[in-house]
Amino acid sequence: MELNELIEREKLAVELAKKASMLMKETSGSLKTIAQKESHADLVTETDRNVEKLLFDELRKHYPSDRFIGEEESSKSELTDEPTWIIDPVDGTTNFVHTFPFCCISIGFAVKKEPCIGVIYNPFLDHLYTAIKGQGAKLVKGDGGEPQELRVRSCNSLRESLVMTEYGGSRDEKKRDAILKALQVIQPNCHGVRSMGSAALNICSIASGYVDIYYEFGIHIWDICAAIVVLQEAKGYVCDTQGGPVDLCARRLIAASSENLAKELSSLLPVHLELERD
Ligand code: LIP
Repeated sequence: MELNELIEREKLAVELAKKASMLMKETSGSLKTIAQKESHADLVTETDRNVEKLLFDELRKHYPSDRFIGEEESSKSELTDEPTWIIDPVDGTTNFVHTFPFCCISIGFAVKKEPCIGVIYNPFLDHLYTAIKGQGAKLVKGDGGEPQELRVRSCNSLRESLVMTEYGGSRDEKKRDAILKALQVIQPNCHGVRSMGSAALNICSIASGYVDIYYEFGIHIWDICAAIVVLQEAKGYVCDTQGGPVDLCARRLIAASSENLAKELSSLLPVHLELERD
């Protein structure tokens, strides 16, 4: 796909993210329906669904031949080589339900299964992350703020790193045991472990240079697609938890400021959960 076509799509995605974010701001703290999915801790609200509908409807008007994958769709489309929008309407839904301001709209776009546009907007902190493959990654803070070029910070070893991970919304015993086993190995070997509830914003925190590495078992393609572009354009690195190439549909990944750091963490992970693919 030509660069000008990507630039045009990214511009529309930014406009729509801002428009849809009004739905989040209007309903924050006064949600009418909070439904459960996989467990009592895996939540979805009417705002998730309304944001996704607004984004899909508007994007389809401009790009009717593009494909769409969204978290709240009842029947998920398969990822193919075709140009595909991959959207999490509210990443960090639990945070949104609790009015904890670490949640975002995440709009990714992939061609031939390669993420190439990322637009991530946290309306509560007014932070807009954007990236197009090969064109760099930017953060704009506040309306009319100056765009900041994003770059990861260097980190020599896991022992000197700040690590992000998540416990997720599943309450499946096997998954919980794997997560806690991994934590028992990682926690003693780093500066600290944080869990903020949004995969997309965790990965953007690495691109912003204040977190060094993130890993998770259980994420979905819509949680990570947009943020992978932001991180790669900020000179960061992503891979599978076993160290091979990242697989968007494998439900697991390591995102880091460098390949060395990612491989060091990968070599320490005691388990590699095989989850149902997206
Ligand atoms: C969330 C992810 C997070 C994961 C949560 C949840 P959602 O996405 O961003 O990494 O740990 O369980 O899946 O569901 O809020 O869009």
